[in-house]
Amino acid sequence: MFKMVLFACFFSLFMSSAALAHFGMVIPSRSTAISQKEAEVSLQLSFSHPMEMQGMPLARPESFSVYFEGRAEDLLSGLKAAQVMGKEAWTARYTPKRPGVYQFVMKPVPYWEPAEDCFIQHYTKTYLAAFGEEEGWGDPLGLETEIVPLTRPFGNYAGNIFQGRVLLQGKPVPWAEVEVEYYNQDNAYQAPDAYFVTQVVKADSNGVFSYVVPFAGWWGFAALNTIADKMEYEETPKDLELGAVLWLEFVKPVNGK
Ligand SMILES: [Cu+2]
Repeated sequence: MFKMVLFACFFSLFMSSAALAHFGMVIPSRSTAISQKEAEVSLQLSFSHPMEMQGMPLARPESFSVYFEGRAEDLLSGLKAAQVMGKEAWTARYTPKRPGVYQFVMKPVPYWEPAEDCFIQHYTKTYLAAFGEEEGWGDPLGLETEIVPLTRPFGNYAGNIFQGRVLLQGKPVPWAEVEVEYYNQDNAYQAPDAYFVTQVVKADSNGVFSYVVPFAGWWGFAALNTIADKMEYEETPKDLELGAVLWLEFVKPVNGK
């Protein structure tokens, strides 16, 4: 079974050599909550090809936490096994109690990817802003790698520009390559060809990148960097690619009268 999954991933790489981007995914049921009664969110954790809606198995993560006002709360024990895009995945529930910005972070176990001859580990982050307060959205969490937003990461319209800074071990990554993909729920869109599946931008000399979001929904930003540390696979040292992944919702404005 495991072999077949790997083969499927390899096969899709072969078929669409222009782009194969897997993304750690943490998708909450909403990105903002104004009233108490809508505040409880469900979260979906997966490892997927979001534009093509192809799942990959996500083993039980190493950690899953929510950060609020500088403190992390462990949510790992609340994870429930689920299926996302037909593959092993997880769900969680969380209810914010106080006004402010909640940051959810999943750290998966490293995933061995034979097609790339390396391990992949995507630190995956998303936000929930609650009860009208929005302070602190630009604070880094101090993760091994992360995208720190320069655009407020919630309450955005489709069509807005998003800017973020890529940090690896606390330092900006000049010229970092950032892959961008749409979570193509219900297969709402179709890429004209393989080049369009993953959008790609580069950061500037300060690790700052920009992307104009063309349509509404959830968008993932992934900055991938191979670190110096090696990991063993069948007694051979292999590269470990760290991903700083950020998922954000961009919304179509509601029509007025
Ligand atoms: Cu894959």
